[in-house]
Amino acid sequence: MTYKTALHPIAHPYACGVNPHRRSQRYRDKTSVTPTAEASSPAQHCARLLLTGAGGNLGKVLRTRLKPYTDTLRLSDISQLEPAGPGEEIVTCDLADPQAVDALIQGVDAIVHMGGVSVERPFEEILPANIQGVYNVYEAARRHGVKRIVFASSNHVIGFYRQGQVIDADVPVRPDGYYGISKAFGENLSRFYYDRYGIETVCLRIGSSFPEAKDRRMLVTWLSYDDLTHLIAQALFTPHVGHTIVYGASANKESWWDNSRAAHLGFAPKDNSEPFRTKAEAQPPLPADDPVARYQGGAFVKAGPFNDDDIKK
Ligand code: NAI
Ligand code: 15L
Repeated sequence: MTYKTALHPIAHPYACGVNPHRRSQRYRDKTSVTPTAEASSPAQHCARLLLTGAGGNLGKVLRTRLKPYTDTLRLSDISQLEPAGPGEEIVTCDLADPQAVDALIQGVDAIVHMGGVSVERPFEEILPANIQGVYNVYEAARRHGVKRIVFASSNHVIGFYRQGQVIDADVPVRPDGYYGISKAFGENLSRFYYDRYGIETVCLRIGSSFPEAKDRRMLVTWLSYDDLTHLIAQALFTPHVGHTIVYGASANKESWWDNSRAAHLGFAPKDNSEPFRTKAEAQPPLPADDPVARYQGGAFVKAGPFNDDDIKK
């Protein structure tokens, strides 16, 4: 797959998108500029990796799971994190603060950007963390020469597609709220930073990444932690990703998402939600006309409006 753009006729030929000036010689042998259909097997390692949102549900899981892929894992959140262990750095940072984000990103080779508001909330809460915040991350990445970012997008970018409809990553977005809109903003922003500055991004439209699939919808959208970790590793280290959008779901029996546009990532999920089916299906089904059962975004499509009382005051 090629990514021809006016300013970047060929995608950057470095695994991990790592600035070659900071990389050791052993990573500099990927000089081929002919992208392959399948991911080759580059060394899955970089010198310093930043994980934002490290205090969150997925951040805590990834803190241990991403360590083997890097010499130094820089962990950041707005909240207090457990003290640094060997090979870890802790930076407390509000993503909405441009100076703090600039300092946060100095010296890192790649970023796994998980930080931000992760559920539907009033626009005023989404704006600083998810919109100003993702802009701050990309601007700092540009200034500091970071060349690969993995962006935690969400299925809520396409939440207003009907359940059962199979869509790929090229369909128009249909966000199901301000949260989904903020993730669509991040996807568009990252596209711009690739076209204009050559910063490669893989946007992960994560389904539902939890220990278990908790309801009927999650039987379809569930992403195990092992498959999430594998997906992030592929997103970080596959050469020539350009700007790629991929859906993050395990190999569940039913799927609404076609990942053929992202086949070059070599994402091959191994788990599935069948072990949770009996428990999930023991719950009474929702009426068929309930939007929660009708749309891919589930309960998010019914959240809000939020601010009517404030406006009336
Ligand atoms: P979470 O809410 O548990 O973690 C998000 C972290 O971001 C929190 O630790 C929070 O303190 C931090 N954060 C919030 N505002 C911040 C700010 N202004 N500055 C710095 N840090 C801030 O969410 P979770 O489940 O761990 O998800 C991680 C990422 O993956 C999120 O971006 C979420 O939108 C995305 N995602 C998660 C899914 C899932 O199933 N868990 C599904 C789809 C997307
Ligand atoms: C998300 O984007 C949320 O971050 C997560 O908490 C879940 O609600 C997930 O989507 C989902 O759709 O199940």
